[in-house]
Amino acid sequence: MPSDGQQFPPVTIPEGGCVTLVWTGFHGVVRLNEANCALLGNSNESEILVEPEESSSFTFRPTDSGEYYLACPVDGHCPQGQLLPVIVGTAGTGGTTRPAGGDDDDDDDGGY
Ligand SMILES: [Cu+2]
Repeated sequence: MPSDGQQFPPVTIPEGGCVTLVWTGFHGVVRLNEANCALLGNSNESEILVEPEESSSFTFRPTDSGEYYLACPVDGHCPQGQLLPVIVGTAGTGGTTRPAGGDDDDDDDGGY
């Protein structure tokens, strides 16, 4: 868990994967359109995924590849580093192949 003022390193997951955030203390999760804490509270540029609550967790399952930014909406937390870039990769070019019966959940833990 990074200390105050340190941003989380980006988490990379494959398409169809997910990332699970686990926290203690009072935090929430907001998706931002950019890695910019100033977008918190801007309903055009952000979407609340989890209202702040005590000691909880959230599994983020993006449906498309791309870059996502998850931040904590509690006052002052995002500028202190509670901003997690999630990069959803496209596995090379030309479509992904999944082994039959494969378990494609790739859980990465990002702790607040
Ligand atoms: Cu927080």
